[in-house]
Amino acid sequence: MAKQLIIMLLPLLFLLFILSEVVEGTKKSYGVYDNSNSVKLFVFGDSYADTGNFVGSPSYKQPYGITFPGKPVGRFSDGRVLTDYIASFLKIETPAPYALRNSSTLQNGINFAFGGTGVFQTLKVKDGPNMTVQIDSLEKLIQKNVYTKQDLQSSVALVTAAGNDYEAFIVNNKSIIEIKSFTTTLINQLSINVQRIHNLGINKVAIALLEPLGCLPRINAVTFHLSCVDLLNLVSENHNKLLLQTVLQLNQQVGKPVYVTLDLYNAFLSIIKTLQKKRDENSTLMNPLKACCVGDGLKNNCGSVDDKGEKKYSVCEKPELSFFWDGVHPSQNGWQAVYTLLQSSLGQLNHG
Ligand SMILES: *[C@@H]1O[C@H](CO)[C@@H](O)[C@H](O)[C@H]1NC(C)=O
Ligand SMILES: *[C@@H]1O[C@H](CO)[C@@H](O)[C@H](O)[C@H]1NC(C)=O
Ligand SMILES: *[C@@H]1O[C@H](CO)[C@@H](O)[C@H](O)[C@H]1NC(C)=O
Ligand SMILES: CC(=O)N[C@H]1CO[C@H](CO)[C@@H](O)[C@@H]1O
Repeated sequence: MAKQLIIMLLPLLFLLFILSEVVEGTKKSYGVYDNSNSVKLFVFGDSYADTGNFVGSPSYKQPYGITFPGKPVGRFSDGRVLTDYIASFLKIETPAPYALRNSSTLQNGINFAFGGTGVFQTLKVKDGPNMTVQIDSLEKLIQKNVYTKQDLQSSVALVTAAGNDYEAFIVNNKSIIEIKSFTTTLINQLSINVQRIHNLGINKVAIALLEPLGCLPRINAVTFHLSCVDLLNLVSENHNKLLLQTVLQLNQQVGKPVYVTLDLYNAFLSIIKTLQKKRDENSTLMNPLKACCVGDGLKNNCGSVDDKGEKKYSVCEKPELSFFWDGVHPSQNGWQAVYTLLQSSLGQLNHG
């Protein structure tokens, strides 16, 4: 197994080596196009924002990507994810994933987000880059003059993280009692991270509030997908309350609205409620608390196959009517609906 992994990783490492060489030499080629005034998007976080950094993960396997672009390309959804919608709001193309970057794909910014990672090291991907390492990567590109001060000033950063940190905490500590003090530690580190992003020169930093953890299909399975688990939603609420206070203080400190929050919590809840209501009137509609893609193994993983390559999952008839794609991630339909509700917050990202 380990041997196989190394064989799989070797070409990848070689590719990364080549790509990093390419980036070293980009200052010149970067000057070729003249759009240094156009906005760029830099993305940090986890699978809610990853558009292809986690090569070899389920997001690169069937049936991920069936709605858009029609094949698996590294998004943890059937189609577009939060990053795609924020980019479209900024009227730019989705920035390239850091792992796949080359000199011709730098003009829209870069996506450093990596599925399974967190603010701290998480369990899922022990060696996936946490948010600190993701910010280090941008810092290195700036040191190499890939991005100029002017580029960064007109740029926007998107930050999504913490869900995996809570999962790691709960699995590791097997206790929900100490979670309040963990939230404080987590927000402190997140605060350091977003200030670092601003100090690198980015003047607009959009920070996603934590989604209602208790509504994720993997969690609400304990209610047979009938309701969200309130206890875990309280964890999200407490996290968001502290994060909102922190953001308020940070904006006061810098004296301008650099930090903007995106309220995934209320967006998720509101959409789920609306869909539940519609379903009361039309029972053929999908339960928004259920995943569209469901695995039948013990781990219940969307995209899993058996030893013979036979698929061990099923996909709902109409992904375009679902809210959740798998046990954790919204479908494209879900993200689109969330995006609609985030419009007023996103307006604050326009550089005034
Ligand atoms: C750069 O990456 C893009 C998108 O992945 C690809 O379409 C293009 O061919 C690449 N260009 C070079 C020079 O490798
Ligand atoms: C992030 O990962 C690096 C490298 O594994 C590690 O040294 C660092 O302590 C981690 N940072 C946090 C905040 O967990
Ligand atoms: C109920 O929803 C289905 C979609 O699943 C739709 O095709 C059908 O027209 C709806 N029925 C009514 C009465 O609205
Ligand atoms: C993995 C994880 O989050 N472990 C935490 C368990 O609780 C202690 C005490 O609060 C933390 O220091 C650990 O980080």
